[in-house]
Amino acid sequence: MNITSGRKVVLVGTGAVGSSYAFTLVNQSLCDELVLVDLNEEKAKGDVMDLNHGIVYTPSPIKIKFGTYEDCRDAAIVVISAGAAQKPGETRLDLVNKNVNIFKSIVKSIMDSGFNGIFLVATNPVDILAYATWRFSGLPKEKVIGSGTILDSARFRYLLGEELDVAPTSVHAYIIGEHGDSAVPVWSSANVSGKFIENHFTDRRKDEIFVQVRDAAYQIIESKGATYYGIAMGLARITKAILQNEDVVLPVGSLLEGEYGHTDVYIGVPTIINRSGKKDIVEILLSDIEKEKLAKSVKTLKEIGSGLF
Ligand code: 6V0
Repeated sequence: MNITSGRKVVLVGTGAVGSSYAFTLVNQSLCDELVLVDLNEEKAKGDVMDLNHGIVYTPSPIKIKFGTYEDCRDAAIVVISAGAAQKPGETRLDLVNKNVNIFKSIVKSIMDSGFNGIFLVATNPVDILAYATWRFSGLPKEKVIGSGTILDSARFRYLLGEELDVAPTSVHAYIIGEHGDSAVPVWSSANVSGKFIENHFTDRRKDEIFVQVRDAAYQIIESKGATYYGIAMGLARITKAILQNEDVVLPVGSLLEGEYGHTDVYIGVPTIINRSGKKDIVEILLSDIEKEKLAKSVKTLKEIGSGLF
């Protein structure tokens, strides 16, 4: 496996998600060089100026510049958060045709630069677009990562932490499946320092918590038009895992090739992330109900993807 060197990140799409991600990267000094690309050049240039006025306060030096797809040639990671966003009342899946077409041309331009690093995809519907990126790029599956259920799992852990009055970092729990309405909460293995917590909740309370996780995006979009800070921090976490070769397990969008009994679908599952991208998928034990729900989630995504590729 070719391991990318350097700590250069190119961000394609500096809208609400992209610029929040850029701000997070810069604040945490996670890369040495950050290049912003957007169809709206003025917006990207404005972000570059604004971010550069903060670098005097970053933990370590970082070069930030406006760029083009040519800049992807020697990038370690290209993050894509470009495309149309969810409008109030619109599901992530409604966006599919619009964004698959946008991705066809973006991924081609990136590959034409000679890029051989790792793709990190955030645009929705993210599972379909991670699959599209893998197919359009021709890169090995290890080098194409979707943000998957990184945000859903963070929302789940946050809510469980609030319920149990314990730090969310001490809550070990995953949402797997589609980043969207068919996401699956894995209650059977959710735990705090090894102590299972499923029996702490009634079935009704479990449903209520899951609905809060599932509908969080709709609620935030209703209140302020878009969701971006949570996903930006999740993307930064994945970026750190790659650039610092962490071998850490994160719930990201991975291509299933027999894992969990499914094939040919990108979907959120716990995955070991390091400098080469995805090292391995971790198959956690699921209850029969969870397996059924995951199968439904896979079916949903396959139905949406059918005819697109
Ligand atoms: P936004 O604020 O509209 O930004 C999109 C940006 O993409 C704009 O700056 C556009 O100019 C740019 N753009 C559009 N077409 C192109 C193109 N062809 N080439 C280059 N740039 C282009 O949207 P926002 O930032 O709010 O959302 C971006 C995407 O992230 C959407 O698809 C959201 O649905 C998705 N999200 C994904 C999440 C996840 O968990 N994966 C979470 C929240 C949002």
